[in-house]
Amino acid sequence: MNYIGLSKEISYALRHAPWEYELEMDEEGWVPVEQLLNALHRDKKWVDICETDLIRMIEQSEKKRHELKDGKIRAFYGHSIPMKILREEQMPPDVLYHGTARRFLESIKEKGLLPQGRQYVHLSQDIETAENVGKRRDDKPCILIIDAKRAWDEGIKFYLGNEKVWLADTVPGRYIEEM
Ligand code: HQG
Repeated sequence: MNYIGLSKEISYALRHAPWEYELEMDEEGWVPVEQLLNALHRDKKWVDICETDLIRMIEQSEKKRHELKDGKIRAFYGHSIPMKILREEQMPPDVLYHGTARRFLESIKEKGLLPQGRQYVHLSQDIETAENVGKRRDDKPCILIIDAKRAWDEGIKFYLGNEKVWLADTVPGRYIEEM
């Protein structure tokens, strides 16, 4: 089974285009597993997919992207749909990281970190994760250090994605330093 391909398609459906799959998503991003399976079954590539495959896909993934609970599934982060996924604010660790391309630095210094195409800015719990995020866009990514404690103390909201990915609405430049 091509679990990587399946994970990509499910991420696309849950993060960016639930309507293409006729999914009824609740305000926290949950979708009934049965609805998702029915939609996938229309594609001959996924005609044999069952819930066990979703469990295996999640287990075998190198990143925690999807969560299954009580017959529902959702993406932990990454959404771009117009309906903003409801999240609970949470106190972040004192320091967070953000891996990005060198070519974005100037604009980030000027405007801070913005969510761009997604609903939230994505921050990393550790440097290694940030490096991997940055490498998607630059072979020598730069790592930004976010003073999350001071930002939180001064009213910036943070939300938990998975245990390695934190989210924020925006991060002003005064909390960002280059590593
Ligand atoms: C940049 C993947 C210019 C930002 C990853 C980033 C992550 C600015 C890009 C997750 C800017 C947005 C998210 C500003 C931010 N000026 N550029 N003011 N503010 N940017 O993909 O954080 O594998 O939306 O630095 O691993 O790269 O899909 O966000 O480079 O966890 O599960 O704008 O997606 O996870 O890019 O990645 P993205 P991201 P998956």
